[in-house]
Amino acid sequence: MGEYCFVIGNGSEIDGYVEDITEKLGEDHVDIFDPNKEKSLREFSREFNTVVGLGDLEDYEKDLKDISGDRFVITERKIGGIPSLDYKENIIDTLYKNILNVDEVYRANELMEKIDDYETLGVVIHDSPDPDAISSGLALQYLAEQKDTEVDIMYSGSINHQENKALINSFDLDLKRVEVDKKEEDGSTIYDTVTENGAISLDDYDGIALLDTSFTNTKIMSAYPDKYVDIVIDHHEGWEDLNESLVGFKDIRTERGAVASMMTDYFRTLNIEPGEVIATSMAHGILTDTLDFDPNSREFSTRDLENLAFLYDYIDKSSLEEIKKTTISLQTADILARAINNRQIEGTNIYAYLGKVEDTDAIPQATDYLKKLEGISTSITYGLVEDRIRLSARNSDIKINIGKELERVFENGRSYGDFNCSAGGSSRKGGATIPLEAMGMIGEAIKDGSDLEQYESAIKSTIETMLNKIGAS
Ligand SMILES: [Mn+2]
Repeated sequence: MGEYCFVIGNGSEIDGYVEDITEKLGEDHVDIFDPNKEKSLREFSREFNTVVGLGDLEDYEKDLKDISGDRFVITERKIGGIPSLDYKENIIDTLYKNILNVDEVYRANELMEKIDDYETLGVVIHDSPDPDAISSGLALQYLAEQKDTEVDIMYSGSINHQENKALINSFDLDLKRVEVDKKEEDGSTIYDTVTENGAISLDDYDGIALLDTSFTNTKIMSAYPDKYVDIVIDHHEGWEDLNESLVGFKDIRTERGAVASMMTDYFRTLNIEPGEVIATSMAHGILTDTLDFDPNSREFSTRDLENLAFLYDYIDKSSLEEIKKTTISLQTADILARAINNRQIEGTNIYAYLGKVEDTDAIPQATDYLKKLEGISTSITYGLVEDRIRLSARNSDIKINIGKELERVFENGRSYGDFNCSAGGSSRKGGATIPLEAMGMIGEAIKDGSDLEQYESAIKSTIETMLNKIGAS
């Protein structure tokens, strides 16, 4: 978290909302400029990395201009795409997102500056590494290459799982397996760290990084009890009692599903394209650590889903399929990516059009995935299956019976002509099938043999009009 200074001008539409944002950012990180107390905004803002200006800032124009040379300045004016100034929640969210983006840029730059300091970097991942650990190592290695820093990836234990072996073999990855030998000599314990090619010492590297592991999850670090670690990127618990003086750069986010996803953040923020191998293995890492985004798995966030969708553009689908012969099919992953990319959020509702879908099982799966996003209580996705729209809904808003709502909106909404539309379900789950014939002009055109693709946006807006009626009786 960065440090934020708020300056409130006259007539801010968001004046008074500062408390809400402050709460989200953490009170310790936020200060509000008081023109009656402080000399100038310029002086006051020195110790903050981000200045957030709200309302009419005419009086501060000159100061803000000076500040913006070396720090981030966010003002209401700079925030595009606020859906409507009537919605306090939207404004706060938009501001908050902008502020978080700033944090991300700082963090990414800090990491790259750090890497730039070293000619060699030893990267330690957890014992018996899994796809998340391995791919995160690869990702850091790739980022380090941009700074001509040489990286060795090291692990202890063994790589057993078929999937992990396949990952290493199919990409010809070079990881160093390190064994820790412990012996007693003259009353003290001596550790040796060795590879199959002989002794190796972390002390020989200019910098050390720990990825996807805390100190206790790697045997290697037990040989270096008080070693300073230059970079830590992890999502495990166990950092609470960290001795801060032993760690340099630190990015620990326990709410994230996979370190591979945190690494994807860096690629996105720094605008570095991941190569095919990196992207494929990171996608694999994200899917494995979240058990394909199973709600019963560890915690994960919206950003993890978005990152998978981002990686999907770069991956080699056939090799991912080969490595990952588990439950999620590639078609499902593709549909999931579409759901994430096409999502539209209206308050606590989320909708996504999935385009043409062959595997109809993928539609409810996509609905389930979207339903998991933060702040969402009703999720609806729909796709084009042959000559009809198949729609699936999930709901946890107790004010709405989604089955009944779908029935009301679609079955009784025959304003598009005479058609056989079926819809229904329970309060939590629902579905609908809408023949394209039901859609008036679109139906006519399609019956005439026109290409479906060109009607997609019309289909989408028709369905959206219907969806907007949900909950509004
Ligand atoms: Mn992990």
